[in-house]
Amino acid sequence: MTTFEQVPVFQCEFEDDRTGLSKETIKRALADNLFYIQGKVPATATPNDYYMALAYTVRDRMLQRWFKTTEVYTKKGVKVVSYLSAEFLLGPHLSNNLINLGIYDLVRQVVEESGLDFVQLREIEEEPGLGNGGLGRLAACYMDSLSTLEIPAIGYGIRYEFGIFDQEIRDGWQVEITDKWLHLGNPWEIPRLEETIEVKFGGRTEAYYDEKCRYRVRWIPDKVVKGVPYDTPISGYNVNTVNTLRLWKAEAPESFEFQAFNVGDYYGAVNRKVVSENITKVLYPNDELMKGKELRLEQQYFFVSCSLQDMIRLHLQKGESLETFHQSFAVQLNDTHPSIGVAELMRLLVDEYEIEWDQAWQITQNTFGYTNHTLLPEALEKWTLSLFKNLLPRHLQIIYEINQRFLGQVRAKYPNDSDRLARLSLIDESGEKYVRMANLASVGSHAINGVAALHTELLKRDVLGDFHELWPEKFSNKTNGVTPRRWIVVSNPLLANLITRKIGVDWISHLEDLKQLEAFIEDAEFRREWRQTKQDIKGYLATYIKENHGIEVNPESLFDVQVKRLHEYKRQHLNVLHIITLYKRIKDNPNIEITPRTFIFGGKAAPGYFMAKLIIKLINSVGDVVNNDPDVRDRLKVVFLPDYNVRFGQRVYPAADLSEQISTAGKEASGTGNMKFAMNGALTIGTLDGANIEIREEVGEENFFLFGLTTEQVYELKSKGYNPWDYYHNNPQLKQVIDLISSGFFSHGDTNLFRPLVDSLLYHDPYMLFADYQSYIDAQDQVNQAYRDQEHWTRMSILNAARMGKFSSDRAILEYCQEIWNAVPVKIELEEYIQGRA
Ligand code: Z16
Repeated sequence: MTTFEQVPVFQCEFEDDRTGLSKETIKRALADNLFYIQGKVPATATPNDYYMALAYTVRDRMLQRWFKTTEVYTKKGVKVVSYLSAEFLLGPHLSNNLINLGIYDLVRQVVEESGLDFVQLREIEEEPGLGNGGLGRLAACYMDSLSTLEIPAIGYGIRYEFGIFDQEIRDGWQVEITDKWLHLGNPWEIPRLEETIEVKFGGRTEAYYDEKCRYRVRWIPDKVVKGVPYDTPISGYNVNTVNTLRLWKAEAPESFEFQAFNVGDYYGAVNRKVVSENITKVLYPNDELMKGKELRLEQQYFFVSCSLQDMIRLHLQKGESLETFHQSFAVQLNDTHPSIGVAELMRLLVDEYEIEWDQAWQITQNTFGYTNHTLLPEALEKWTLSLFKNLLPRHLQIIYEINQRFLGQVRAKYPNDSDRLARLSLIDESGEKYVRMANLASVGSHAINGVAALHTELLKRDVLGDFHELWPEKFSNKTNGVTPRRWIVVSNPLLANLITRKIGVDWISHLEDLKQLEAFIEDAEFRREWRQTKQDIKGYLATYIKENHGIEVNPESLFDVQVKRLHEYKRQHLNVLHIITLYKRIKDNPNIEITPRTFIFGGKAAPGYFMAKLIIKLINSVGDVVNNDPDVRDRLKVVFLPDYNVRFGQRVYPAADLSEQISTAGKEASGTGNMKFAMNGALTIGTLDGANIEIREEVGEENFFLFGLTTEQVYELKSKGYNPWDYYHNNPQLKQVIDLISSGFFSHGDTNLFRPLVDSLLYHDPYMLFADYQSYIDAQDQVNQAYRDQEHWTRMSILNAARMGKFSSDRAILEYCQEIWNAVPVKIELEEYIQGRA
């Protein structure tokens, strides 16, 4: 292999236009990239051309580090973490990379000195929305922490041509628009055409005896698809490590199609090409609903097979044999979406590399770890045998073989326990037969984890209870975390600067240091600055809402925010019941003293989720009435901000006073928005669910607004027979609120519009809004009281931020490294002649 050292002409031992950090060099680099990459001069350049030139200028300053990082990993033979995820919800790259490289202020200055509008250029970037919500964003935070902690890592996923849809609101309803994020090109990715991989689909299998008379199976597929890797650099904060995110794009293999041309089947060939390339066209927009769509299984197998083949290639390149594969790679399954990897690694080892089954199984189990992200039964992945057999006939055989051996072990340990056998089996045989992906992931992994303490306990007790009884040592908790780089420094520079002025900059990579802020809690000037900062940021959001949505909100009012995917278990409609309760109080007594509030909502509903879409319509309908009623005198405002995404999250978390984390106890695995809010000094109103419990533990119960049933109480009430009707009749306030919706008051007299929602609450209420209603209202009344004492509120706000150290994704990743991956940091040193940070 040719390296830079051997080719003197490539040694740039001077500050050159691609690495230099003097202002003059950066200016020259901008002009150079504008001309030589975009092919434009200022007279013809569009804002996008300038954005592209800027992005390339930043990317150039990452490339030496990126190259070095990759080179060290291959040369040193270090263990690499491989994070397999169907979703990476990255958000905009530009600001994040500038912060991580330590050149944000410098580049901003240069751009502005060049007569360009930095903020305008920054906003041109199309964010890669390659995920639905929490799970995909978690993967992105983890990639940031892996790089920051200097852990060798590679993220593997799918380069969806269309990410999560853009949301518009028309007449109060959600409308989905295709996300054309690639339409003007993507400066952050590099295609590696030479590392293309082939993936087989369909067809049949054939048994044969090899030359040593061993029984073998070959797979004769009926389709082959090429996977082309597109690499994106993932910078770490304040380190030289730049890891890779490798996303696969499906392409049709030419050779395959030429055959078809020759036999004259031109349209058939073109059609097969289109079908192949469909695999990576679009992200499925369901967050916690399993729909048995064949194309979805194709997507999963496609990216997992590409990734495992890629890892094997890298492993063999090091001159190692496959027996040591698990020493080269720790592969983490982000939910069951990539769990077909268990069968695929077995297939590759046994069928293609002729390793004995038992040894292959050892390698496989040592390689994989499995993270579960939900307990919701409707989200658990299972595939019908017929679909599976058609697409992956060899994998189904392998799964049967794994299952037979596994159930043999279980039978030996628990004789005559056919119920247990049926529950543990990789095949669900209770009705139509299915492959259970959570069981496959659990059997094929050495480590299984949940994403918050409560979630892990429930996982061990319920969803994976039998597996926990069998292998308690496999289970552990890894409470989620979020990256303080994006979620404080990039999102909230004003607060970040205030913190840094008090305690220095170390908190950015050691978030526990934030507790040093507590020393300033008695400092009235500090509290004033803290309050003023929050006030300024609320002002920016108010301006943004006015300019973009035409709604006037009072920046002095309490900003009460609920942003997350729309789902009944997250209970956005409970929030609405509170709004209507306040509205009713005003209508009954227009002069009542109330704490002015602005209710801000954001979030997308899965396109096929009728009830979630109806909740969006309800929020907007209630907003129309409340916002325009003169009796309210602007003391309440309700805004649903369309198209909630990473970029808008960055705007809204810093501006929130109150964070709504109000899921039914036992339903939200962790939540991560809850952490982003609290880090930015919002107080939480929340249930004892997911990571809320641990947040409350950290910040102190006196700094958290708790309400609602516990998980145990939810189970208890359900089992003795929950009747929402009783709550409705026994609580006059609740009854009035529900009756007001039913009466058509928010729907121009239409009593049918919200009937499905009201009936669901009155007759089923699966998420127990009515049971929690009064407790929620009482907690909200406490919030109002507390907000009136601004000094006290500010103290609570500071303590919330100061005590969020635990929820850095750095802490989470460190735990994964030590307890699951056995991965250690590897320092990346730069050549002398390459410029360091500014
Ligand atoms: C998702 O975002 C989550 C779970 C899941 O099964 C599928 C998707 Cl797309 C979320 C959980 O709902 C949330 O509680 C958790 O914080 C997040 O995953 C990350 O673990």
